Amino acid sequence: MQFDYDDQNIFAKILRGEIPNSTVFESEHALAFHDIQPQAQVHVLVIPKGPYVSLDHFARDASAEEQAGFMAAVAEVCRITGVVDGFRAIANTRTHGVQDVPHFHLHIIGGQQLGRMLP
Ligand code: DGP
Repeated sequence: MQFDYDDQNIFAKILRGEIPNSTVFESEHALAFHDIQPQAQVHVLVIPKGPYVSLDHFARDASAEEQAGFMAAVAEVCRITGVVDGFRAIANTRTHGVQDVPHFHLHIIGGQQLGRMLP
């Protein structure tokens, strides 16, 4: 599978500081910020700083250090947002997964009771 990263996508612009964001957490390898169209009381996007299009791209090509840094950022977001009663993590991927922004991002959604996604 060929992954072609478009460095004009909106999250690349956020990472370069060209577009403002509401940062929740930042580290060497990841940035987490509030989603502009929140679907719940907590809706944070966690993105790696490297140029990865999707979850499968990140899982295949990111270094162990980048992957560990990303997961550490997820843990920090959970701690900071206080989602102690649980949350949902979603990585919409390409066309079938209805991914709009082609820079890998994990939605962390919670802060309230969510409905079931699958029967
Ligand atoms: P998706 O690619 O379908 O997983 O969703 C992309 C999400 O990114 C969507 O929930 C809205 C959010 N989003 C799009 N543009 C911006 C932006 O400029 N700033 C922020 N904070 N969120 C954005």
